[in-house]
Amino acid sequence: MESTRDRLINLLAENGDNFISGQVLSESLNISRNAVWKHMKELEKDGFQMEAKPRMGYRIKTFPEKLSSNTIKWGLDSNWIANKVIHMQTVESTQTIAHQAAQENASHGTIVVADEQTIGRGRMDRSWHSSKDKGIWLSIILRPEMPPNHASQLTLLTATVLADVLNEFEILKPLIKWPNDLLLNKKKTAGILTEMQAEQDRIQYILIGIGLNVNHSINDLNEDIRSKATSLRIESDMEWSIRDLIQKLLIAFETAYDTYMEHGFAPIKEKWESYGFKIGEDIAIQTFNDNWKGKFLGISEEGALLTESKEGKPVKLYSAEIDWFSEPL
Ligand code: BTX
Repeated sequence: MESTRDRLINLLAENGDNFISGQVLSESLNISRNAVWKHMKELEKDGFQMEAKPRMGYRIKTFPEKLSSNTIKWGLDSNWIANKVIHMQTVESTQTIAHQAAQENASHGTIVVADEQTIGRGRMDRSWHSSKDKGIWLSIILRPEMPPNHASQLTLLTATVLADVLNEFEILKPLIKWPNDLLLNKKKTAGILTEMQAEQDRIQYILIGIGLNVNHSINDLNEDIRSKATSLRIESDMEWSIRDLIQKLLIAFETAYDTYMEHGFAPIKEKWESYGFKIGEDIAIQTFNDNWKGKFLGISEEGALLTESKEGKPVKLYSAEIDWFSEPL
């Protein structure tokens, strides 16, 4: 159910630069004119600048840069993604909040966004630095009808979505390091963490966690990652609107997900390979109990790593870390 506040914002948004009278708003929302006025005050607290004129009504002059569920939804032309937005200023991890929400039946497409994470998580118990207001720290709740062993394809899909969004900006040249690190100038600018709750052959929900470094200067990056991490600002010398990027990302994700559901992994594989870092070159491969050198041949129809065995024969690896020699990450 949409809240009165959301419906109010939608009405104002539909009207764009035109004023809409308090009377019309109160009738459409079925609340008193005094209640309309109170909602306007609340919107101002969220950072919206409202213009109110006697006998004409209200309009939104500028909408805020500050993140809130309203500003994320404002002007977001999506079908199912972010129909519900949970925004919090500080969380331990958006994944934790998303797990709770999913267990309380949050619908497919619900997103959790935070300004800051105090215990941001990477893969395999690694940590993800998520400093306040500097980046996108976001989790998407999905309830796909597909076998649990296809979940990793959604991670690869998300990497292509991030690459596509960044690639729209001439100044950025994103590449993907297998399976899902987003690189700019060979430095990590985004990471993806996929977590799943499933029964044997049925997915209850999947959480796609996305961390993207946006407005960090070098000094905002923790010392332990400074030599191997970067941000959009460092790469472009400009400040970015986190809100606009979130919206672009959500729309691109929705489109890619719908395409995947309709056409399967093939188009994603092709796109992934177009951004794949070091395809056709030698890489260092590390599996659970071995490491060797082989050529990176691409990814398989299911999203596995295609490379060469120690003996030089083609092999498919479902879980491995890769690296390269001259500039290890
Ligand atoms: P990963 O395991 O590929 O990367 C973690 C590694 O990356 C760390 O060990 C560290 O070396 C490096 N690293 C840590 N923080 C950063 C950073 N800000 N920029 C670049 N490199 C870094 C990647 O895991 C998955 C990251 C997902 C993060 C999102 S944020 C929203 C959601 N909530 C949450 O707790 N995690 C996800």
